[in-house]
Amino acid sequence: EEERTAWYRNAKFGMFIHWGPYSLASVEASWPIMRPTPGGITEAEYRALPARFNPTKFDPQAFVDLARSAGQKYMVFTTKHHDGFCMFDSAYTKHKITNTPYGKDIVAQLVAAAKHSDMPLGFYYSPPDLYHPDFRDTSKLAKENWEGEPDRPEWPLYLDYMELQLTELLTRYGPAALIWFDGLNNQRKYNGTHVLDLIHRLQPRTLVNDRIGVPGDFQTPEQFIPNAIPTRNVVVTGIDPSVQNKLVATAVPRPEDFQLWETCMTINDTWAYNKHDLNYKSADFLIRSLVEVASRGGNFLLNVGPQPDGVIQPEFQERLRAIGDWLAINGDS
Ligand code: FUL
Repeated sequence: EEERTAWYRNAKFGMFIHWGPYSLASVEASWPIMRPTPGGITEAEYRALPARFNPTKFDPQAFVDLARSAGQKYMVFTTKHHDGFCMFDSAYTKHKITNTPYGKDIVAQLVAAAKHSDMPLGFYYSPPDLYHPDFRDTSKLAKENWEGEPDRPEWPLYLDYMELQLTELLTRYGPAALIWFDGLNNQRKYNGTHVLDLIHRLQPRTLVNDRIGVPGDFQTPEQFIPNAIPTRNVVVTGIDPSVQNKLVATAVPRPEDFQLWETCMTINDTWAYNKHDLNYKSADFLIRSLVEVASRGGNFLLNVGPQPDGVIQPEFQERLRAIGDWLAINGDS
């Protein structure tokens, strides 16, 4: 067990990538149709984006090389976000990258580049799927029922779909370093144990995060750095809802109670590419964050949202290289 997680415990720093046709519209991934905001794009406009997605400048090796030069030791890629669009050539949907003008399997290309460079690659996979008629009645707007409709008779078919796709990802795309589920607040609708069993049957070494309703291998604080090392099985009190997840332990944890954990964070304020979001964190701030996370035993998964042409914007590249330069002098490898 220790051996299985060794690479992850040593990694400290990784690259998160949120990419899909949504990058064309400078809007957040999936959320514009789940929680539409005034002045945002309509669901029809959002759904028309794949027909224009053609990232001809995408160079998978450039992504991997950038991660390397930043000192990042693993990468996590959005194979399917909540909208349901697949960046891999799934046999079970038409909402996928091979049905865009670009036409090529992006996950397969990243897998090949990562393999070439010995870079562990993990797959983000969203259980919620707004395209799928078994997940929700798709004759309604997504904002009406984006949490899914597990009480409809179709629901078990949706769970089958998920398993078929996870099987594709775990049998056709090389070794998966990890699966990063992102199930919003509805994890109870999925049988997490069943999904974990499937993953472990297909790839026993693949790690799994904590967002499928069972603890998994590591916790995933989002956009914040916990004050203390996350633990499990420890009696806690005084949970202040305003500092969700920042639990104050009242019992002294045993060594086995400490959990692996990973803070994921955006460089500006959005996961997807957004040309209007200029609120970049400084390289200095990001280095301090990495040090803070590492000092508490966690990993720092720093996000980039590639442009619609397939290039990672210069503001992100500069910051990643600055972190890499700092690590080259002060890091331990
Ligand atoms: C959240 C998602 O809703 C965001 O879009 C993003 O993927 C983040 C990492 O997790 O729950």
